[in-house]
Amino acid sequence: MSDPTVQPVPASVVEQVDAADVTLSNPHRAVLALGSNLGNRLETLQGAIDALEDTPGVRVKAVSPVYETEPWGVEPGSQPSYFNAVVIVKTTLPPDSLLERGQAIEEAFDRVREERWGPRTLDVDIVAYADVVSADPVLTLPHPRAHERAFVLAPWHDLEPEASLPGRGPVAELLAAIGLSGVSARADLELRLPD
Ligand code: A4P
Ligand code: MG
Repeated sequence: MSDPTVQPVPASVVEQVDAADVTLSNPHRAVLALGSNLGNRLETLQGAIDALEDTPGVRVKAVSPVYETEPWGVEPGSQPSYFNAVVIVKTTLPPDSLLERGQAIEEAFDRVREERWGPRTLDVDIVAYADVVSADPVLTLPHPRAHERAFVLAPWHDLEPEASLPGRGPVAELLAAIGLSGVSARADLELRLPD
């Protein structure tokens, strides 16, 4: 039986509390998705991983296999294929600082923003940050399109088969629902965990 003295908390308040509750001394876990479809894609992804590790307050804990993936959201054949990977980090940075750091790393790899979903040397997206849920367009958590993207779910599932996407459910189930069409593991290529 439910306790009549406990009032349900409106969803909007839960979001605010969650988002504010992450100024921390304890590290939090974040899942980052990396993508590249211009230039030397493998070198760029490795450079991004190394740059994340070089960030004070960020430690890279796991690096997924590399996937070669068809560009999502654009006319087929209009862009080169992507290399995608997922990394798990532990961080003492709050979510907005982690986003800023990801964007600074994108810029260091000459990312030019010309069109939405345009080709790019590097994209660094925050897929999830602890259990934070936020609808803020500057930083939406979890990433609003992660649950429908095999190029995010497949490498994440390789790293953490039991993982769940906050508010969406188990990664294994999300991946089973969309399938692996358009993504293939490049077993001949490898990204290194920084020393
Ligand atoms: N933003 C909001 N939430 C987040 C988040 N969780 N992580 C904001 C990162 N950024 C977030 O992103 C636009 C704005 O989203 C940022 O200013 C940030 O404040 P952007 O990187 O400047 O531009 P974008 O990436 O072109 O736009 P968008 O809508 O974020 O694109 P996506 O969803 O990242 O998709 N196909 C394949 N196969 N592989 C890919 O990696 N990537 C994309 C980009 C499209 N197609 C792809 C791939
Ligand atoms: Mg992006």
